[in-house]
Amino acid sequence: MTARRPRVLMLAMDSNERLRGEVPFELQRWALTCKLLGVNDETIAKESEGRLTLEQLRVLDRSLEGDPLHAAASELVLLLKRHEWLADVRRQLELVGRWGTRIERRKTPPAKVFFDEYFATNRPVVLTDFGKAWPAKKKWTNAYLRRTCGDATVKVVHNREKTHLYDAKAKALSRELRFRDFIDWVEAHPKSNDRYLVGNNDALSNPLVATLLKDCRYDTTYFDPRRVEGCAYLWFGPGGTVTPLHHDTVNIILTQVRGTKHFTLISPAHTALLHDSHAYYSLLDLDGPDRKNHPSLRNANIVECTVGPGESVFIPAGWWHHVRSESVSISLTLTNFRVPNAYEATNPIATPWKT
Ligand SMILES: O=C(O)CCC(=O)C(=O)O
Repeated sequence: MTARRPRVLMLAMDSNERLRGEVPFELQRWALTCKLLGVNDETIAKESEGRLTLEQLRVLDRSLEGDPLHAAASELVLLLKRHEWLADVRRQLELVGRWGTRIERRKTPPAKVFFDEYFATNRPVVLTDFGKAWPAKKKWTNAYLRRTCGDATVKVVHNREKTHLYDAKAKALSRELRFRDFIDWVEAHPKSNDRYLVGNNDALSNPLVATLLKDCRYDTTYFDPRRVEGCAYLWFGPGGTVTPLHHDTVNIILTQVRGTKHFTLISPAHTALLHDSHAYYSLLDLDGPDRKNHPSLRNANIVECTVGPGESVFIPAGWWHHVRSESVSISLTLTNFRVPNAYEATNPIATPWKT
């Protein structure tokens, strides 16, 4: 249940069937959602921790008889359950394949193989040599970054340790500073989740920072070099930064330039994660007890990988991912694939991405 200020709503009922006392709007909404999803009254009463009695739930039931809104909601729940069934079939089929419980690691295949076998099938993969020949791997020392773009003004997310929604609220928490000052801060704080220059900070929109792209020799049979602007994202921060569990609405290749990052990926077939979410974010904490105990994760097919300098991970659209840097880390993500990569138009919560 959310902690929003409860509005109080009395249901229209016969006077002899009035709920005893007023049941707050939020509590009614929660109980009705549970009922629509098939949870029985005993469980609802128990989960409500004494705030709803079985008798009140029965009164609620009677008030719904003949209610057109309830009939419409029931139809939508049926539709939702059909989609969940399809997702569950997909989840079971994913386990049948060769890479069911692992992320394949392989050398970069020709683009046609990549698009046929991974992009088109929505399957993650680690490409162990995608960035092997990038000059950036050797060149992007702190000294080089200070020299080439230290004077650029960049935005960096601050105070991430103060709220668990630090990534969802990245814009509001971002502050402008000179790139060289951020590099100094990272040197002084090699382990921290408090500040992170994230992809959405759009550092590459600064022409000085964008000069770094010449050090990234990405494969132009995968990516269209004419559409790099707005489709390339830089990530720079200390060891210990965490990007919490979320999904994107585009396909992404993240190439590790410095340091290592650990990825935990969960198939989009686990729509149950959406039941506990904030926009693109699942509120499940994969670093905490949720990993073991949360019902949404009980049957989840969770796959993991660690990538180091020169390696890339393909994160297919819709896949949930949680990312932790294991040391001071720089990564570049690209979304300007040679094939269409735009799915946000039909996503109910999407904000536009450039692809
Ligand atoms: O590297 C990170 O911290 C997060 C990358 C990510 O989640 C993304 O590109 O969607």
